[in-house]
Amino acid sequence: MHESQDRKIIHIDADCFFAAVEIRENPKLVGRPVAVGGSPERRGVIATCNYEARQFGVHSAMASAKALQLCPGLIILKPRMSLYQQVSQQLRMIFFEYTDRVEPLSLDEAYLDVSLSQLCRGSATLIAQAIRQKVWEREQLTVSAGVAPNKFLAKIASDWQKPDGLFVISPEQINDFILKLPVAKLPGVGKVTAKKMHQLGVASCEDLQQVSTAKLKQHFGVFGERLYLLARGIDQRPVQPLRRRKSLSVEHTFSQDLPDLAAVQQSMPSLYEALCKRLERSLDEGYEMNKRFVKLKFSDFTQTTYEERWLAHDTSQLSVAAFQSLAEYAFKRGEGKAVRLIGIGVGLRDRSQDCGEQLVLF
Ligand code: TTP
Ligand code: MG
Repeated sequence: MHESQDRKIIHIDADCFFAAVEIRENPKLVGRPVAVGGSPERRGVIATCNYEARQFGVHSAMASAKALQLCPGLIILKPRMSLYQQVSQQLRMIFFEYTDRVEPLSLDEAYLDVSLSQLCRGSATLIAQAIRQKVWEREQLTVSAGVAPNKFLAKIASDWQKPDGLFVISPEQINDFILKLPVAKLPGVGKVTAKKMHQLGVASCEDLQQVSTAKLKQHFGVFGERLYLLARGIDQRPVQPLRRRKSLSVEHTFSQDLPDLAAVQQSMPSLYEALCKRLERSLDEGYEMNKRFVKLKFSDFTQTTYEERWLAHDTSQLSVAAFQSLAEYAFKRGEGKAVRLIGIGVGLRDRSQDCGEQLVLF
C-alpha cells in the first residue's frame, strides 16, 4: 500500500486542561499542586492534575483519597464542566482561523489537516507555533502540538515534549523515529497487547517490523494488518471535520430601505467583493462552489432566496452580473416591496470527499 507522505497534520492537546483552566481562574493556585476531581470522602477520582501534582505520582483516574496520601498538600477542586466547554469552544475558534479541517477528539484535543493551507507560507510547523502563541495570548493556557504527515505520528509528537511543547516529525525523519518507538506508544496497543508483544520478544517498532504479516494476523487478528502499517509509520486515516461548511455568504442591512431594483443592483459590487475575500481561504483548502444565491429581506420582513446550481473552483468564475441577475428574480418575487437586507452567497462542497477515502459524517 502506498501512503501519500505529503499531508500535513497537526495534533493539538492542551496541557493538564481542567487544572490549567482552574489555575488561570485563580492565580493564587500557581505553583501549588492542583487537581480537579471528586471528593475523597465520596470515593471520587481525579480527572486531571497539574504537573506539580504529577511529581508526587498523582494522575488521572486515581482515587482522590490515594492522591491525597501521595500529595498531602493537594488542592482538589470540583469540576466545572460548562466552564471547560466554553474554553474548549474558544480554542476551536482559534483552530478554525487556520483551517476548516478540524477534527475534535475531546474538549482539549484536536487534529488539524493543514495540507492545503497557504497561511504561514504553507508551513505546518509555523502554523502550529502560531496557534500555540494565540492560545497563550487569548486564553493564558498552554497547548502542546505535534506536526507530522499523519494522525498517529502527529499525536505521538504532541506528547513528546509536553507540557508547552512543539515537536515535528518530517517525512524524512519518520524511519529513524519509528525504529526506536516502543510498541506501547502505538494507538490500539494497550497493556494486554503490549505484554503479548513482549512475550514475542517485540519491544520497539524495529522489532515489530521483523514480524511477518502472517504472524501478526495469527497473534493479533485483524489488528495485525494495522500493526504492520503502524510499525512502518503509516496511517492513512483522514482528518474528519465535525462540521463541514455547507455555504458561505455575506449580508448587509441597509440603514434606509432600497426602493427599487436599480438600487439593489448598485449595492451588489461591494457585497460581491466582501464575499470573494471570505471565499478565498475555503477555496484554497479544497472546497468547490456548487450553487450561488441571493437573499432579499423586504420592508415587511418577509424574505426570499433565489438560487441556482452551478460549479466552480475559484472566485474568478464568480461574477457581479450573475448575482445581479439572481437579484432581479428575487426582487420580482417581492412585487415592488422595498428591500431592507441583501445577502449573497455560494454553496460549498468539500472536494476531499472525492478522494475515495471513506469519510464518516457526523
Ligand atoms: P488529557 O488531555 O488526557 O489530560 P490533560 O489535558 O489533563 O493533561 P495532559 O497535559 O497530559 O494533556 O485530558 C483532557 C481533560 O479530560 C483533562 O484535563 C480532564 C479530562 N479527563 C478526565 O476527566 N478523566 C480522565 O481519565 C482523563 C485522562 C481526562
Ligand atoms: Mg490534554
